[in-house]
Amino acid sequence: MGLSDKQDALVKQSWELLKQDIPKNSIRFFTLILEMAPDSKQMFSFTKDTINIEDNPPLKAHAAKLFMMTCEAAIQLREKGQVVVSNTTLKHLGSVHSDKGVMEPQFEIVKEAFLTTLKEAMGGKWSEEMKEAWLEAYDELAAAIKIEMKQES
Ligand code: HEM
Ligand code: ISQ
Repeated sequence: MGLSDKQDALVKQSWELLKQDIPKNSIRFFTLILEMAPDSKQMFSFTKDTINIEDNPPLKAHAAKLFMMTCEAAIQLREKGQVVVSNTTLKHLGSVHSDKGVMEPQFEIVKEAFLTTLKEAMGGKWSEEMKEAWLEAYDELAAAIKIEMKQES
């Protein structure tokens, strides 16, 4: 499948904007996940005992990693037509997520939260095509993690 020239440009352009304010976007992302799935608060080591998530360096670092991975997935989709995450990384992500008890439907919640975060960060630059490109990148990445999670359990 891969992404079109235009989608590729849109992803890169939106990533430039997103990374300019990782702390803010990370907190927004996480807040949305908690709004949609309050129970997930217990799953994340960095929020279990915190009431205020505004100043939470581990959360910001984790979210930045997730943003970056999804962006890389988009670039790979464009260049290779598939997402290639190194074997060790995928195994690691598979075991982290299955150990924490992450369930398949939660991937949909994280997807919604991710897209909403992007949409808000882009403001007037947000478009349907941009959404499609990120959606595809996220879905491919999530599919790879889910396969690894199944092999874990
Ligand atoms: C941890 C990425 C989906 C819950 C992580 C880590 C990464 C990551 C990079 C850090 C791993 C490490 O500690 O080395 C992703 C990506 C996802 C995804 C790319 C989708 C494509 C989800 C979903 C949930 C979830 C759907 C469920 C709500 C968690 C939890 C941790 C984690 C609980 C452990 C955090 C901690 O307490 O240290 N994820 N994740 N993730 N993720 Fe995800
Ligand atoms: C890890 N996995 C899924 C979602 C996340 C949100 C914020 C920080 C880390 C995450």
